[in-house]
Amino acid sequence: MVKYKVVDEIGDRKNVIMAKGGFRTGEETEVKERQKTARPPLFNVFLLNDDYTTMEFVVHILEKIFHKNPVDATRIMLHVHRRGRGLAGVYTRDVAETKVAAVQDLARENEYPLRCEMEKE
Ligand code: TYC
Repeated sequence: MVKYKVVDEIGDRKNVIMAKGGFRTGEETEVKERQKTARPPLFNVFLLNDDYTTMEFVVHILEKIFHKNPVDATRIMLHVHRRGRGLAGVYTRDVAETKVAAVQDLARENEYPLRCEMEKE
């Protein structure tokens, strides 16, 4: 039987060590195998404000690329418009890179200067 023991916890993500043979406190217990779950680094993807991209286009980007509902997409767009930058999503490196490229491609195709950047959390 394999037992899992939580050794640390950040938000809803848990790190576990796995001990084959179970946990015991006595000296006779030997842990044969130990494994820590890998937690890939996460990246924040931000949209940046500019004076030329339409609000409608930014909402469209947030719905189609970042899978936001219309209410959240509008809220995020307005935050970017007022504050200069806003979080569109949090992803692993490869997914974040794909999102940034998708925004840049769609913006270029539509001749908008919309910028998108990623930052390690
Ligand atoms: N500031 C733009 C306007 O007034 C709207 C806008 C919002 C542009 C968010 C980019 O990421 C952006 N048309």
